[in-house]
Amino acid sequence: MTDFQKKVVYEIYPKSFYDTTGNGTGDLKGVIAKLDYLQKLGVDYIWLTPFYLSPQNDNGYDIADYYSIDPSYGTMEDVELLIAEAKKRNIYLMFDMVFNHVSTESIWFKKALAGDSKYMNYFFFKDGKEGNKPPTNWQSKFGGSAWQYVKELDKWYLHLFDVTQADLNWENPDVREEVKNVVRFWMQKGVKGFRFDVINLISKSAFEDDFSSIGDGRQYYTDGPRIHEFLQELAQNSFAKDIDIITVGEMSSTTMENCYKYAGKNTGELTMVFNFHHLKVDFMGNEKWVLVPTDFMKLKHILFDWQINMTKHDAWNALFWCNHDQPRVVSRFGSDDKYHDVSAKMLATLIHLLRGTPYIYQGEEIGMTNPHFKSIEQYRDIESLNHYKILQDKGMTEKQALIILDIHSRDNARTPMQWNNTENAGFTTGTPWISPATNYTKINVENNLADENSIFYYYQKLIQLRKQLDVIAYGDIKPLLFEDNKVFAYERNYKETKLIVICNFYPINYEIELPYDLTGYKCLLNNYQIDIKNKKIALKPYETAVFCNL
Ligand code: TEU
Repeated sequence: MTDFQKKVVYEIYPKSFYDTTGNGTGDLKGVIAKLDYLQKLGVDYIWLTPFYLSPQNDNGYDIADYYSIDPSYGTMEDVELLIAEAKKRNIYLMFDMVFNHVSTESIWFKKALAGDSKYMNYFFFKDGKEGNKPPTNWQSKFGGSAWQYVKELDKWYLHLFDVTQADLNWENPDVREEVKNVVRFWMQKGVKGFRFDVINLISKSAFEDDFSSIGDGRQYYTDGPRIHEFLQELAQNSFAKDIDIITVGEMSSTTMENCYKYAGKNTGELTMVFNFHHLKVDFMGNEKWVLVPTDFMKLKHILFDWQINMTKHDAWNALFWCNHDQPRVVSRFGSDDKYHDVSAKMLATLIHLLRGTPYIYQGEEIGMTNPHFKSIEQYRDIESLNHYKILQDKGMTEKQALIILDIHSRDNARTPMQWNNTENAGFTTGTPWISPATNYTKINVENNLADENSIFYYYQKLIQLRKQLDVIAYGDIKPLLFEDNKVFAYERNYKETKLIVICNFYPINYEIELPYDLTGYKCLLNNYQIDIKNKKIALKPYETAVFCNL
């Protein structure tokens, strides 16, 4: 098994990464063109979000054919060149496998619509009459009912996401064979990593006509009854056959107990998991389209709770703040303005030195922020556009709905990568499919590479440290819960090495008492002076202190 504890993964949303054709959307040749930049950063894997044939209703997570490349991104030859060119730079590809659902444009669904019983059983079609209630009162995660009526068949089909994303029936062994073949196909192309999209939703408990479900019905399909059986069957018949392949599962609303199995050392399922509990501290329960202040104390306890329990059960976490669905972390938990750089570095330190494998989302390494769009016309995300309407149906004004989108929309992460200060941030010579953040003139790759104290070089150092210090990759984790909740601190221990990480999460000066006499400890990373005197340190707003007894 590859040494995944020492690795760092970089997520690319190709649509917004770099456009080499001038059509306004990013493409695979754009990723190839930027491989030297990624090699300079020092990442080991590139997680590429879906670029397969798709009508793009959900920007590629609505896959029409797992085996062909959407022309807007390029060709199979581009994919093969990308894999080969990345490998020359010791970078490996992690492809995104969306197996909970497939596009209604797929041949499988078209055959089902034509009444082909074999393919109807690839999906969840339930009897029902138009105008009657759908089979259950489950809700789509993108708003509205999770059922769509098909008049020609006089049946409803299940879609936990967009109406054009029909849920696959994993109870059907033919479906399980199909997905194994997809993974094996990409393994033969040299792909060395797989991210499984909402993989913990694939096992739906037997559901009859049921309107008893409270809430959106997630309890009937999240971490479902056969999930571990299905995952083990997939693993043993595909990626587990290549010990160099790493896998990560996106676990929507999962439980810690299930994650011990999903990512346990010897459970035969996945290498690691994404869980999102720490990214719901500005939600109301599971409801994200609300305005609530971030509960940092809750964030601290959730993160540490996961770290301690996953360590205890020898299970492995992916470490992340950002991805293509999440707002930019420097806007969400740091500072967009006065303390932009120092808060971005603090957040990076906090997550990268925990126990797990860090993921960097494109632009996070240069401190890209939310774009703060001013009008609904600037938004593109199907989930955001749906909720813009739903919020107003609930009585909100347009302005109030826009305020909530500004904070929670997935488009916050999907604005063009900011390469330089030329028009459209150097992302495209055409009209970008989505507007860039207006601060690209200041926050961009070119400026970061020209400044030795930039956020980019700070991430580069964090990645180098992970390679150099075994305590980061293999150490245990012990929270240092200073009595006050303004500090996020922990220590890592491995053999004789102790690493102490202290993050001031607030925009205020802060002095804290240290648990140890740090005489002789080396202060790592900081390019600002930390004032240590008799076991006390003074941290300026959002400052970070990292010590090691090397
Ligand atoms: O996301 C799963 C998912 O539920 C998130 O989109 C998020 O939880 C959602 O915004 C509700 O708050 C995965 C992909 O990452 C996402 O881009 C896809 O849209 C989704 O699955 C469907 O494939």
